[in-house]
Amino acid sequence: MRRTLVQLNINEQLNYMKKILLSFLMLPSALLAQKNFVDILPADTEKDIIQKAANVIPSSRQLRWQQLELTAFFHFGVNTFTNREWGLGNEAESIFNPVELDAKQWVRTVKEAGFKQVIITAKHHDGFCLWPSKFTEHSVKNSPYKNGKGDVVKEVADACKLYGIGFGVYLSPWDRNSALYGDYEKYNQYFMNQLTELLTSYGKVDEVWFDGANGEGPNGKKQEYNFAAWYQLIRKLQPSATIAIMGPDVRWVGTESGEGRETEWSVVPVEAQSQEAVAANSQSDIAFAPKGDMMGNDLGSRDKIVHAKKLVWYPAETDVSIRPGWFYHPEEDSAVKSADELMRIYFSSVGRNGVLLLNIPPDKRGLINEADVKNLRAWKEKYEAVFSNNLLKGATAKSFNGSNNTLLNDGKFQTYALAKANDTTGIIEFELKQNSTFNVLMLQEYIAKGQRIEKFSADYFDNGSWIKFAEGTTVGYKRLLKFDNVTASKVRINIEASRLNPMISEVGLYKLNE
Ligand code: FUL
Ligand code: CA
Repeated sequence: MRRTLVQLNINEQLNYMKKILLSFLMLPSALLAQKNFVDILPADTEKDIIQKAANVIPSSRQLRWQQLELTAFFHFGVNTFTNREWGLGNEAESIFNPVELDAKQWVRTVKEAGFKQVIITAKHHDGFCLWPSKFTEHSVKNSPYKNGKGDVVKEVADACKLYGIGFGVYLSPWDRNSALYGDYEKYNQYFMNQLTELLTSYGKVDEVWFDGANGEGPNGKKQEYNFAAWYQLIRKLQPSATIAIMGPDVRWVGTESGEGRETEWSVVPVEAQSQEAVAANSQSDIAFAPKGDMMGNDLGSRDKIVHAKKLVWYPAETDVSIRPGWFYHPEEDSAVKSADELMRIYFSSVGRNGVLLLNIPPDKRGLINEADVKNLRAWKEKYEAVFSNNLLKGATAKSFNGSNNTLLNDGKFQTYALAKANDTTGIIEFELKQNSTFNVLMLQEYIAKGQRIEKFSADYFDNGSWIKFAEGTTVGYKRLLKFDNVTASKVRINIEASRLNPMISEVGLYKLNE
């Protein structure tokens, strides 16, 4: 029988009151609960859909990932020794012998260049495992490397821990070595066994990267992948890891040149597959296998989202190699991208609301080659020379409502200026300490609360009038624009269109010397 409140003892009564109070306090945020996907209903008007899109926010793992900005790929394996890009799967294990391998040198090199996370090709399409997997003979355990006692995945994971940067694994679904490939049940189980090894033996894993390449198995059958089961396993074993590319958290930008889109929305329409079970098991955010065209010029503008059934936060990763190939080839030592090329890539990836995944493939010795180290260092020097000097530092900043607001140029993403609730346009203004020359504009939206800005421009004040020097569409986590030198002491940013009232975390003006 249920007791009434008066029948409860004093402690029980207090607890009861506390619960009621708590549920009241929780109510507004529960009602407004923002998440990383939203369903579009048949009755939704265009206005409703735009509002819904603006209220989709990144999951915590997506937000962490976006703020990394710079991540590095290490393509390494039997291809490093055969000088190929795609191995056949029949390479003898005996060819793998990186006698000078030093994973600390790899991780130190990229960390010094500003990279915050690395991804190692634990298994590429050839099926050769850089860790001593129990489930195949095709691995380091049968190679001369450390007399079969080596584990490259462990060495990289340990180096990441030592240097305090993120660690991720690339596990190729396509496996040209496994005799099980093409057998739905058996191969998926094999793949899950390998995933389990990778996700339970090396501490925290921050990213799992699945490539889209999918060939034929020895029995002539094409392998179907059980993505739902894989995602579930990853969420269970490494809940904070982002699952990239053939995965629900991070989308391939669609090129391998380092070139992102000018208009890059992180909220895009995705036709979720019938994977309710996965969604239910992956905490509060949805999991789906990517489907549909992810390569168009514009994926998330108004005319793209108004016909969608579901919108998801699905941000872009821009992957590119520092060399022409993904694996190391000695003949490409003279074709390593220069500091200027890397800077252009930085602008067209991170500067277009993406995360850069730059591949730096270790050579046959097991070291990042001198040529790559040299160019990375030169890039980092150049980067520091530009971005360590925000000319807006110490400038007087006037927020949307005209009041002074130091949050716009305090160097912190977490602090931002917000326009009035119903304003979808707005102006912010800066008065520099002195007349300065600049040619780079940087804008950041506070994307923890969604992506909103659709169009902006920037003016400088000269001789009594405002003159436009830059304009763009989306901002997102970061937008960088390069233009001809401007010398001025007064600058304003015009938000010309936004899905909801704009929230700006940071503005920067810099001088890049070319
Ligand atoms: C591609 C693969 O086929 C390449 O070898 C490389 O791993 C690249 C990152 O993804 O699809
Ligand atoms: Ca700020």
